[in-house]
Amino acid sequence: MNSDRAAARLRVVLGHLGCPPYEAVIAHPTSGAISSASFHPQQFQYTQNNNVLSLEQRKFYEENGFLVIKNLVSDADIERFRNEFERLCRQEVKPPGLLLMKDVTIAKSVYAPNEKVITKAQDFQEDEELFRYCTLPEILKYVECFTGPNIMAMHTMLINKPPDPGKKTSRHPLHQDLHYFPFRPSNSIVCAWTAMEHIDRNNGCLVVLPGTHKGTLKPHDYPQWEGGVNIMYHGIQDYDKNNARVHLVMEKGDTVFFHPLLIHGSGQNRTQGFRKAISCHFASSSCHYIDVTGTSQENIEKEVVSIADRFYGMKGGFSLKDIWRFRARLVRGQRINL
Ligand SMILES: O=C(O)CCC(=O)C(=O)O
Repeated sequence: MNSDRAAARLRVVLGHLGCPPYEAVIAHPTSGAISSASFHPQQFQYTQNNNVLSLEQRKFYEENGFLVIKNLVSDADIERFRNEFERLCRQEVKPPGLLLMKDVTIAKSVYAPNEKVITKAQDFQEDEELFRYCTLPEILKYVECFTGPNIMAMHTMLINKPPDPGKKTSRHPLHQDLHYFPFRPSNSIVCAWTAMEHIDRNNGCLVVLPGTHKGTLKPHDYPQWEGGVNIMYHGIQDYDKNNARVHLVMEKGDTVFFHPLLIHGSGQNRTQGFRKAISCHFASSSCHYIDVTGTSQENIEKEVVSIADRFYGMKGGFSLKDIWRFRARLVRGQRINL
């Protein structure tokens, strides 16, 4: 995209977002449930007809690949997630499958486990308290707009972005989440990401490249960063540098839903606090697994399989889709394929 088109797109996005960015889109999160007679459903390919989103919200997601809903998750729930995360970090509970990750700069050091050394708790599907996030009716109500009625929770994370140790390792490179997923179609997958506190550019908010969900999956690899890169933080080497960027400033409880092809990442955390967000990738249970052999996703398959070997002693002989089958949980409707 040339820079004029990028600027025009940015104007449209910011026009929707208002000032400060994003607020107008989300000002009436549940308003304007529209009757199906008032628009032509066939013009939409990224959202479903279910009368939850307003016409404006639908058009915004179709065009940009993300949608922020203000104040969706309650303070009380966020407090519970925060407490449970701290218990997990102190290893007071050890749910099967949970992966606790450290920043690359301290990954090899030995520290007493606590919430100041863990940068991410991943795969918490067996932790009843954190997994409540993936079953909250207010979250699933919106998820259904993208996946339809049969919903699987596929990938769970609580991200605890640490104060940057001075090496910019707290950044998350620009990427498309579909790179990690051996299931399709991409339009039936959506991420819900909820801010657990005020998040802006100081503590490393999400940055999205609007409209990139309309493109294809690009090759990903580790970026050549001087200070090192966190494990599995693959990035896109080749993307349109002129594409508009939007930094999502969010308040506690605000939730962004985004498409798995949307190019996004997050900046470094320049504060002394730990920036927390909780997220889940959901997919329609009618999605199907694909074999990623011979595709650009082969590199992540090899890496994930070797991690599973090391952490869970799975002893090879399984593929990326076996690991996903093991993680996937039905949260609404019927389990079909996944
Ligand atoms: O929360 C963040 O900083 C970025 C998370 C993200 O993009 C991811 O884990 O795919």
